Amino acid sequence: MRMFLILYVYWNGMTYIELNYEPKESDFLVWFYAEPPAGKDMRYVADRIAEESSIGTWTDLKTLLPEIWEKLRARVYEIDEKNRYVKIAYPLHLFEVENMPAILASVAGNVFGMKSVENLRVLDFRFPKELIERYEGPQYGVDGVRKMTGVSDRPFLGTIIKPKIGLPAKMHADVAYEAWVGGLDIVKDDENLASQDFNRFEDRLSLTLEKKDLAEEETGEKKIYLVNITAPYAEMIRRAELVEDIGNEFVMVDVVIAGFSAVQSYRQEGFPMAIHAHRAMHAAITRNPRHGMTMLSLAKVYRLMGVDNLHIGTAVGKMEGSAEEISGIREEIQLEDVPEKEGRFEQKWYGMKPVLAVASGGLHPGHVPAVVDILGRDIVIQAGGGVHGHPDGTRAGAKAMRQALEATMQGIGLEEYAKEHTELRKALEKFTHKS
Ligand code: RUB
Ligand code: CA
Repeated sequence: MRMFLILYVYWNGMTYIELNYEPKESDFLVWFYAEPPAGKDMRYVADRIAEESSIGTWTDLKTLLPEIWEKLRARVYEIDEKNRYVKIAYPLHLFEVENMPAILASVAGNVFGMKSVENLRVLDFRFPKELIERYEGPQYGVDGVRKMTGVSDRPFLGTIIKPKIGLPAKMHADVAYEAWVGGLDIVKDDENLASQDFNRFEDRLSLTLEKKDLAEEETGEKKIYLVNITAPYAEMIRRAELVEDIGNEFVMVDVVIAGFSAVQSYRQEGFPMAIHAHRAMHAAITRNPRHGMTMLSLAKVYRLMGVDNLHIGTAVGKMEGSAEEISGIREEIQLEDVPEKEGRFEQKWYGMKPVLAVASGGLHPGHVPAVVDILGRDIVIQAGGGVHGHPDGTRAGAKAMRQALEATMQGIGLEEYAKEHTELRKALEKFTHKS
């Protein structure tokens, strides 16, 4: 009977649509938003996506044997005409499970460029247990970074050295020192600071770490330096080795720009340093609400591959993204069992560690209460301009950030707290009252 059915489908026009199919626990699921081209309907577009992203192409094939069709085809198991949603189940056997670049080449590859789809967006992936178990996940995650720093009960505070590019290595280190001594936990290179002539990687690393030691001695607090190792892969590894040799606890990688292969490989190298993931360029993929991939779906890939910190947006600063969207991403990278919502699958993480969420982009002390309210405590609040743009400079800017966090943790309004705290008052005068 089964063979008869297979042959029937095989010889009578193949469709990947099986609306009575119940996805298996082991299936890899993708929730797409899809727009059909003029004159075509949702069934047409759903079929084309399932076809191209699994085993098919634009025409039927004499080489597509019945057993391939039976074992490996994708199945469209839900079509929502009104919302233009298409849900597709892929048998895990279709993929080389531990090869994330190749999985993305199937489910998030050619499909975006087909003429048979007007617009297409990956809203979410649902990873099965058998896949999650094959990935490293974060080495440290939220608890590991808390243990490393001794910061147990509050959000972390950080800054990006500004100007983003331009300071010589020695000045970079001096500015880092001011930020740490002023009260910040974390100092970060900017995403495009690499090893320019005026600021060589080796010089910056050693000079900044000397200042880190000094700041730790003076404050009695553990400090963190996120040094950017993003480069062509061999050079990235050489820089990681320097970081390991000198004993720094963290590296920073521009994960979208470095690429999925580089990030997955880097994590597998087994370096002891935690990974801070900057997401520069993500918006080329994530920003158009009708095309590309959501930040949520990318964030899940990065949790799997094993970053410890990930930029997810702020909801209140200079970068786009609503509070609802960004707190949804925060849940996705931190919860063990993420509940289903519109555009989001239920996802169990099977013990994979949670990632520290980084809120960064246009933030200043005046934003701290709102960011904590939206994202909770397992976050890094980073401000570049909001620290180094303080009227009295970096150290005062760092103090103002720490004061804003103290006030927030104590449930005191910032204006109230500012009456007794000059640095916060001046920051609010500059950044809040004028905007
Ligand atoms: C922020 C900054 C980061 C952005 C990136 O500087 O340099 O690169 O956070 O955005 P500033 P996102 O605090 O001066 O705005 O975190 O959204 O990826
Ligand atoms: Ca930046």
